[in-house]
Amino acid sequence: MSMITNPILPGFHADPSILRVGEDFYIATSTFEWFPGVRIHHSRDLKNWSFAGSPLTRTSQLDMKGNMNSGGVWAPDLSWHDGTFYLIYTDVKQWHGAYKDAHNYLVTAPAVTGPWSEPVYLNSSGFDPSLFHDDDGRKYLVNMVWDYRSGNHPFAGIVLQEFDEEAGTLTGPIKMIYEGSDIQMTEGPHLYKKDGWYYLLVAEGGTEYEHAETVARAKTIDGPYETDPHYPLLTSRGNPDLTIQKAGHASLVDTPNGEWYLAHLGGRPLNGKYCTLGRETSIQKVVWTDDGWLRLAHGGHFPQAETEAPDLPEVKVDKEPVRDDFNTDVLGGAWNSLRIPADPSWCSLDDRPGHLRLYGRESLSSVHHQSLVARRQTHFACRVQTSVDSAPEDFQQKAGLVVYYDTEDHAYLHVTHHEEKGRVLQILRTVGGSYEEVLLPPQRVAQNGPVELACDIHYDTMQFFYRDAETADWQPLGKRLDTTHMSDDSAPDVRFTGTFVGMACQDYSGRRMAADFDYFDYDIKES
Ligand code: 6LW
Repeated sequence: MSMITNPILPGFHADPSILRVGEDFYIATSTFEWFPGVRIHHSRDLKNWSFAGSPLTRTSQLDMKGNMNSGGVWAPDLSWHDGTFYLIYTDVKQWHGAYKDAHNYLVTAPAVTGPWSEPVYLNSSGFDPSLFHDDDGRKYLVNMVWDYRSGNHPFAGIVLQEFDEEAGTLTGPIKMIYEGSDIQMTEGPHLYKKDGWYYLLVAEGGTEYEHAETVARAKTIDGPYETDPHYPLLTSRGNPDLTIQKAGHASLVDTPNGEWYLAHLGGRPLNGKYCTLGRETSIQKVVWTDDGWLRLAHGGHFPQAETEAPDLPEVKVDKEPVRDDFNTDVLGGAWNSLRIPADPSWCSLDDRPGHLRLYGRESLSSVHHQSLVARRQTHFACRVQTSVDSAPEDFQQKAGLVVYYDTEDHAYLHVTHHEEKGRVLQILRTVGGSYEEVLLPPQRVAQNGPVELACDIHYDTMQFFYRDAETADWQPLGKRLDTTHMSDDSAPDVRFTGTFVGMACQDYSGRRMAADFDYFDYDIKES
C-alpha cells in the first residue's frame, strides 16, 4: 500500500486550505508578517507537493508595516467557482487583550498563478473567513466573531452572511450559526455540502497542544447545526507520544475517484514542547459513515505520521537545489521579506550581477522597514551558508547571516566595524527580547573581500562558523546556541510562525551600506 508521509508541507505552513480543481490539488497556507502573502502549493497525488506561487505580492493588497509579530495574514481560504479562484484572508494588525484590529479581504484570479486582483474589503468582525459557493449560485462568508459585548472580546462563535459578488459587498442578515462544542475557542470555519447536508468544519481548543477539529452539520445553510456525536474528528490532545502534535485547523477535499482527505495543521515538538519549525501541514485519509459523519480512515481521533495514499498515479516533483547562486532575474519562491515586498530600492539582483545586494536599513527589531530576505527552516538538521561582501565603516553598519523567529527571538552572525580592530564578526542574539553580544571580544576578519558565514542547526542547538581569505578552513565562532526560544511555544504571547534562515543588512545611519551575498546554501542534514 502506498503511503503519504506527514508533514506534507514541512516547516511553517499553517492553517491549510485544500482545494481540488479537476485533477489539480492546491493548498493555501498562512504567512503572517512574512511577504509575499499566502503560499500556495500544488500536487497531482496529494503526496508530492511543489510551490505554486503567492497571491499577495503588492502593498495595495497587503501592507503590513507596523503589524505586530505573528500578525498579518492569518488562515487564508482558497476556493474555485466557474473558472475563478477566490482567496479570502485576514490582515491582523494588532491582537492584545481587548485590542483586536483585524480586517478581512477577498482577491480573485483566473489561475492560481494570477494575475490576482486588488482586494475587496469584507468585514472586521473576527478572523478565519472563508467563502462557500452554494449550488444555487449564491455565495456566503463564514468567519469567527469576537464577542464585542464583553471585556477582552473572547470568541463568540461562527457567523454567516451572504456575499453579493456583483456589488462586491456582504449583504443581508448576519447569522450566528454555530457556537461550538464544549471544547470552545471555535474558529477556522469551512463549509461543505454533501448529500443534502451542510457540513461545517471548525478548529477548536486553541492552536496549541489542546487543538482539535470538530464537525457539525445542518439541513439548511443557516442551521441549526448539530455537533458530530463523536467529536472531535481530529486531535492530538492527551497523547504526547504522537509524532504530529497540535492537530487541528483542517479543510476537506475529495479525489476524482471519490476518496476523501483532510489537510490539517500540526507541530513536531523538540524536547516535548518546542516546535521550532512552526506549525506544518499534514494530511489524513477520511471516510464517511453510513449515517453521514466523517471519520479518520484509520479509526480514532489521532493524526498518523503516515496515511494511505489515494488511488492516483504518483507525480514526483523536483528536489530543491542546495544552492541559490542569485543568477536569476527574480528572487526564487522560497524567499520572503518582513511586512513589505522585497523591492529594488533595498534588495536587488541587478546592482551586482550574480549577487543578492541588500542595502542597510532598520534593526532586526523593527516592525517597519527591515532589509532581510529569508526562507523557512524546513528540517530539524540543516546547514545554511552564505558569502557576504561588505565594508562597514562603523558600528552602525552590519550585514550577515540570520536565524530569525521574530523581533524578540533571533541570532545574527554579521560583519561590522570595530574602532580598534577594523572589520570584525559579531554574533548578536535576542532571547525573549533580551539582547546579548555572544562574541566578546568580536572576531577580527580579513579587512577586504568576501567572508563566508555558516550555521549548523541540529535540532535544539546550533553553531555558527566563518571562513575568509586568512583562514585555512571553517572556524567555529562562540558557543553552541539554543534554538528552542525560536518557537511558538517559548513565550506566552500570540505566536504563530516558525524559524527562518537568511541574509540581512542594517545601516542605522541612513547611509545605506551595500552588502553583496554571492550565494545561499540550504543543505539538509537529516534523512
Ligand atoms: C488561525 C486560527 C488558528 O487563524 O490559529 O489553529 C490562528 N488555528 O484558526 C493562526 O494560525
